[in-house]
Amino acid sequence: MRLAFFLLLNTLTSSLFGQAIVLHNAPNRPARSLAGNWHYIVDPYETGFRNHRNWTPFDEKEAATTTSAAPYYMHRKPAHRWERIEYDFDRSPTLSVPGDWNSQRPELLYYEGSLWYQTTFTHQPTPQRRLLLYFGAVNYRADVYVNGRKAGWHEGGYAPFCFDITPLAQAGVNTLIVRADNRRERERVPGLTTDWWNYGGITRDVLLVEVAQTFIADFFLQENPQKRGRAMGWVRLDGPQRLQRVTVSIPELGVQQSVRTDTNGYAAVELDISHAKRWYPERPKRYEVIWQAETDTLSDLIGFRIIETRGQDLLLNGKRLFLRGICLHEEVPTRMGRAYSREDAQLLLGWARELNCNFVRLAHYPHNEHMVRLADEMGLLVWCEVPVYWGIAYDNPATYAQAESQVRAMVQRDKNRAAVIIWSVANETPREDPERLRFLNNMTAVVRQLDPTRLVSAALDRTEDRTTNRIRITDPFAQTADVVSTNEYLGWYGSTPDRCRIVQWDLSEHSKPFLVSEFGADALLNYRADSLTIWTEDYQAWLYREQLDMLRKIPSWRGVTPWILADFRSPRRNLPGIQDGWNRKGLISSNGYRKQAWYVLKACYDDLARQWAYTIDD
Ligand code: GCB
Repeated sequence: MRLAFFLLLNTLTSSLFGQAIVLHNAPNRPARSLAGNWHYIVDPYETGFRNHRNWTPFDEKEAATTTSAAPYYMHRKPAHRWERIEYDFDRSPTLSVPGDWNSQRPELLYYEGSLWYQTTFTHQPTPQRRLLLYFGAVNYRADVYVNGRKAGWHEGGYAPFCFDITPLAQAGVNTLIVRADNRRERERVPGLTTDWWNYGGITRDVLLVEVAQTFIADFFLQENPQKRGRAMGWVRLDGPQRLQRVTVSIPELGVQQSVRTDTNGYAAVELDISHAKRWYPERPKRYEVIWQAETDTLSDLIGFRIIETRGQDLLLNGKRLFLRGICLHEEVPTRMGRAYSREDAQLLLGWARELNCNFVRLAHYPHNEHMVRLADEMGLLVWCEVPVYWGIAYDNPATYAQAESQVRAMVQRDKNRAAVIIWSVANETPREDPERLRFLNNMTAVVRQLDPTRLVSAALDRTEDRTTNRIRITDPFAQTADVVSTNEYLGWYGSTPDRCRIVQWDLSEHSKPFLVSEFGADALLNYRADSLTIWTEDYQAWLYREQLDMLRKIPSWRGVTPWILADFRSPRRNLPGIQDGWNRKGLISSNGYRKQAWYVLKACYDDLARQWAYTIDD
């Protein structure tokens, strides 16, 4: 009852606030970045909500949702000498935005709760233009106020969101206040437990984007796997003038098509791209695609390629493909903070490239857009994932709604990147839970409906029979997935690496490509001993050798993303002198040095690259 009331409130009130808007292709729009030092107030007791005059004793979440008026923290100054206002943003310290709060202030290292940000921006309203406020991500919940009035709120720590703030903004100086709340809660996605740092705050770019009254909100253009040489797509306008003529063109290919949008601002398009050079990791060719409406123009660089499966093979533009990959968290270990910039992406993806990867698994949540766009530019294939991780509340409809909204946002943002080939709907979820299967199948149906050009998978557990030494993937979700993928951890959880010699992989029930989405071992940089000593670089390197020898014998093995590129921070990893708050399974240490296992994997990848080489014939 209470839940139903809350959901209803959410629906009703979100439409009262500044409107939530879809703003695809944000990096290619003329925009003003609000990056800088923003004032902040840490608010573990929710004083920002509670001290409000109209406060009614709901819980904070409901207050946040229903308060269309200002919170107490609204940047008000005392009007009289005797007026008591118990906060002052101007005299409060600052945090750099974008950026997580944990890595910027020692006292916020472990902080999980509410924190209020404040900044100002100037604005000169232009007639017939709308002002949009775009956030790359805020972890986990954001409540956004412009000049003391609510622009809207958003949940989901790794998804972009945007509000139309035209009615709230004024000429001159405007005050922007954002409450970010990164509490872990059972019904959130992810839920209470993960194995990464719960970085809080405005972790990604914040942009002010001015658009025409009716603007190009979203578009899709990808090669049609059912009709080679044809690009399928659509465009969607937002605004009052929805019936327009829109022309999509690819000047380099000399093709264009004009269409008329319908009353929803929507039109489907189809282009002849038979003369296009296809996108390959070795030649990541992209074309400028221009969308020209009567009231707006927008362009993007888009590559064309077909990814599909045939039996146990993965095919890229018809060529048999092997995925030499690595898992990544969105973290720069040497800075000990969330990655958020193009420079961070260059560092992380540059390491993957040096390892001779052609594939990265962006674990366990959608990474920032710089990562995906740079992978597209560099020629790194990508596995994208949502944080449906371990045991979330599979039986809770609000949790499902949240997971679905996250998967929609992921596809919505990255659907035009040729690099992205696999959407992953989950990681290591309990296979015996029937609610969970329904949950994942529903998410998969949504993804396939949104994007029929890519593959769907999830990182699954394996089933090991200790008496016969047979390993199978018995998870029923493997029937749904296009690619069977497992996090197997042989030699680390429950055995030593030589177990890899004994086990028999039986994947005969799946006539699909088989990926290993994780294996790995912790190693402390420069801790050296014999291979049997756990936590050493020697043990980790031994495990990599055993693993790779074993995997190479599996006939349907089509790729691997070992866990993980670099050591990463995790509050659950506390072995003194070894972990000290870090998961040490990185091939690169927390201070940026390569461990022995790096070289084992690199040699294997050099070899696999030769073995699986193909010729590009266009
Ligand atoms: C896993 C999880 C990953 C953990 C890793 C580990 O299976 O997917 O998030 O960090 O194992 O190190 O145990």
